[in-house]
Amino acid sequence: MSTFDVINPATAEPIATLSRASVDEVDAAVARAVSAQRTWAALPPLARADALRAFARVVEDHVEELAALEVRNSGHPISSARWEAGHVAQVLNYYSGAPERLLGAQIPVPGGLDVTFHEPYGVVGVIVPWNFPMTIASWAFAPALAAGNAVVLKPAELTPLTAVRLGELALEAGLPEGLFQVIVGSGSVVGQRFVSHPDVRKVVFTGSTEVGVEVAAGCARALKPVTLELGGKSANVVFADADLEAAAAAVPGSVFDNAGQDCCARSRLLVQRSVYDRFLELLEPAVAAWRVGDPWREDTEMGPLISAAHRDTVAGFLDGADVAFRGAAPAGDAAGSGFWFAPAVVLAAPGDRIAQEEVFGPVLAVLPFDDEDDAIRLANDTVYGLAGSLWTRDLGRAVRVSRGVRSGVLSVNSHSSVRYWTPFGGMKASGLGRELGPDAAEHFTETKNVFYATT
Ligand code: TXE
Repeated sequence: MSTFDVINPATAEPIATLSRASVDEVDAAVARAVSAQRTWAALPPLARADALRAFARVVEDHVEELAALEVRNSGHPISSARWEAGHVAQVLNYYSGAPERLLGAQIPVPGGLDVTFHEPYGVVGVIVPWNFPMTIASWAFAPALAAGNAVVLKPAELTPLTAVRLGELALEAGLPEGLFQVIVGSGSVVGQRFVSHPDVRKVVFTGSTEVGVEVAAGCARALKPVTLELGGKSANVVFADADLEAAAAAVPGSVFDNAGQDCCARSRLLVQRSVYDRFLELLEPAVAAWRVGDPWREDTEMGPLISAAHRDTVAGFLDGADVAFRGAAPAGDAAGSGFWFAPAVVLAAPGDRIAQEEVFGPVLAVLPFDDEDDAIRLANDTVYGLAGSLWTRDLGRAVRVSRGVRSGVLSVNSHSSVRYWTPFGGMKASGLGRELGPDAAEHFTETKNVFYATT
């Protein structure tokens, strides 16, 4: 049996040893899921709603424990980890309203009655990355379960601990055995088996665009639907008429949150040329004040990167780059042997690698623009289209630019991206399909149309 160590990225110390599931174990889990799903889907909607509410309550009761586990496994600051665990409970609560609201249609037809039903797919396979292990998992498993599916969930090998715990909490909450199973293992074995297994009828994948394309190709061969949440290179667009102080104060959080390991990170900052120098003057102290360090401290804003290998990848983006200034990171003894990386602000040109590729680390590329058209052109000048922000006091401009930028999730005079009750997802190479929001449970169903003859 193959095992692996889970590492605390703030100390580089192993904190757990887990086994990787084999294909046979995945197949056995899927068989259990098939049987559990039949019973689950046959329950009255209220019973499914109650079960999900109970799951939400148990997660709520374990927010501190889950948060502490995430601090140790992912190095997230405790305040962020608490938010993430609470968010899982909120997502479960929100979708516990769905079983009773999966409304079909009654369509006028001659000679009978025509009705649509939202039928669950059956078993849904969910493949999760390491950057937000709990929250991203919940965006799929909560609406999928609410719609009457069973779920098999594969966490990333770097960060399996909170997902494993959520699987246990589901059972504690009374969810039926086999309905929600967390299977630890490698992408090429467990993830691939979700794609190829004939009884896994839908796949939700969050991760790199490269692997996402492979997952989609595999799903196409098996004719199974797939939701993809992939990379990003989102722009923060600052116009000269904006509240520059507010915009500058918001920039560090928009790109350095979770050490930049966020698909929504505004990793490009586009600033109107007439205020470019002024804006960088405002930004420098904001970056210097961004608190990087011990994730257990309540006031820490950023922890370490997830692994030594990832830190090398991120550092590689600074080779030959024009670094304007950097923030702080623990050094010497204070650093322990964790995977720390000081935030960096880089001056870039549109074709530069740093302006095109997802770094997935605390590195910001700054570029000037001339006017509104130029801003939209530059914002759209990457293969990605996930998130973005614009800062302006001109309402007409806010409307024009937000409609012109090809991204799935935008915010004006703010950098928020995720509210569980609003849709989330990317355009272009950032993904396919949407998660969250009022329609997510329906995305885990197929529409069946039935005509009942009355004559
Ligand atoms: O992602 P992968 P990784 C980007 C980011 C990061 C890079 C690599 O730039 O540095 O991707 O991260 C599973 N079939 N993002 O290696 O490999 C894998 O086990 C099925 C951006 O973690 O895409 C894990 O559970 N599954 C992104 C999940 O897929 C497979 C978030 C993601 O792994 C598989 C994460 C396969 N063949 C990474 N191979 C974002 N923007 O949110 C791997 N997996």
